[in-house]
Amino acid sequence: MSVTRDPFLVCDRQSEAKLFDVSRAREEFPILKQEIHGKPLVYLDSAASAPKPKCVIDTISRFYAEDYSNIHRGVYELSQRSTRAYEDVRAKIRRFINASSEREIIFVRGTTEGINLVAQSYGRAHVGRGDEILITEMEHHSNIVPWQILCEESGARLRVAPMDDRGELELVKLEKLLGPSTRLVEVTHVSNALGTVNPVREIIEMAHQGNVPVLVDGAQAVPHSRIDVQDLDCDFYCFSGHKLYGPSGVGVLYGKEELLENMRPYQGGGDMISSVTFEKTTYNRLPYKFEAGTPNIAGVVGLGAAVDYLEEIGIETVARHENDLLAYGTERLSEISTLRLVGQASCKVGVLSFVLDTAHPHDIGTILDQEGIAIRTGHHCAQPVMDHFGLSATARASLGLFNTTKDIDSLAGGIQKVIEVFR
Ligand code: C6P
Repeated sequence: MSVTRDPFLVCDRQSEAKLFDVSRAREEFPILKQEIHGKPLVYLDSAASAPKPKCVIDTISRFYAEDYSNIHRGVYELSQRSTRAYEDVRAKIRRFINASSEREIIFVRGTTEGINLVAQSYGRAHVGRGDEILITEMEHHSNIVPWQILCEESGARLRVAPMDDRGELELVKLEKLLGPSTRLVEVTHVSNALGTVNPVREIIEMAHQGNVPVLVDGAQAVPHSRIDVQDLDCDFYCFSGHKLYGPSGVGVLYGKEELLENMRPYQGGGDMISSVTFEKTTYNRLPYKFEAGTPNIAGVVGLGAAVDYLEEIGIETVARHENDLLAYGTERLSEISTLRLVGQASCKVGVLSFVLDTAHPHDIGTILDQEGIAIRTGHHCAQPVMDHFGLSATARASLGLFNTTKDIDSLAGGIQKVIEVFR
């Protein structure tokens, strides 16, 4: 199958971008207004976790101060208010990713928990000895290890679709790995280590030809692009609140209703039941069947504020701003002769992963920190990606909506300092 469409929805929607005032946007992020080691903070690690705008911080604080109580349990006013606030966010998330029903939106701790939920619930029921699970070489450990555990438990085999040296998936090889034994496909929408945007719609089409469901890890896609789960036709889609300018410890698992309906609960506890006796328990309806115990109530409310914030700016506007910055950053870093960019896919989001001839990534990170520049160094929880490039680590600068060309200039200047130190 050939890729005929731009793999990232946002690239089709650039015309919907509005004017964007980045200096005004920066004002919203209190954490950016500080000096680190006597230098203004340059935050280039949003792929790890994004800073929080004031509206998110204020919403959480106000919620705790005025409305907080447990949800779905009390008839009193505070519990009703908290329940409403929590469920309003479910409705908001449904609209945000265009799911067809709120029953398809499960609140989880984050992408990792969403994937584990599917592996343990759907996977255990549908994957057995001799079956195959297909992932890609580009996955984060969160989309590898849960499937390895399932394979160990079930006797299934993990197959891995390769990528090329630009960091793009080899679709022809991926298609050949799909076969009569394939029970599930898992693919990251965007690689956290390389920034590659994968053609997930085409991969889903391929898998669906054999009636194989597909889980998309959207952790790095949702902050940068308009996601439409119905348009993608994915069976499961997961993302984390903390990369989306929301709180940590909260995320979303989307699943098609007919799949979720037939899945066993992932965890047992309060709220996920409709009745319990020692003889028999019946489970609650969707989505509550998958939300055992008191959830991260304030986290969900904060996530709602983050979605409002992003929608107000316009995700298309964010995407255009970050694409422009990525182009600028790629150009600036390419001017440094001893620097090698790792991951040069034709469709990327704001990740600049790189190595230097003379300095280890950890030394790069340490020296940049002295300049007030925060980047991530290491294997980025994607060791197979590092193995592909024969590396143990890279330095990774990743972009958020508040970054500027000045941040990129600071990064380039900081790298020059690293080069001088290790000359
Ligand atoms: N990547 C990074 O620095 P959690 O931790 O559950 O919120 O997200 C896990 C995860 C899953 N998939 C992808 C593609 C990811 O990038 C991440 C998190 C961070 O790249 C922290 S390791």
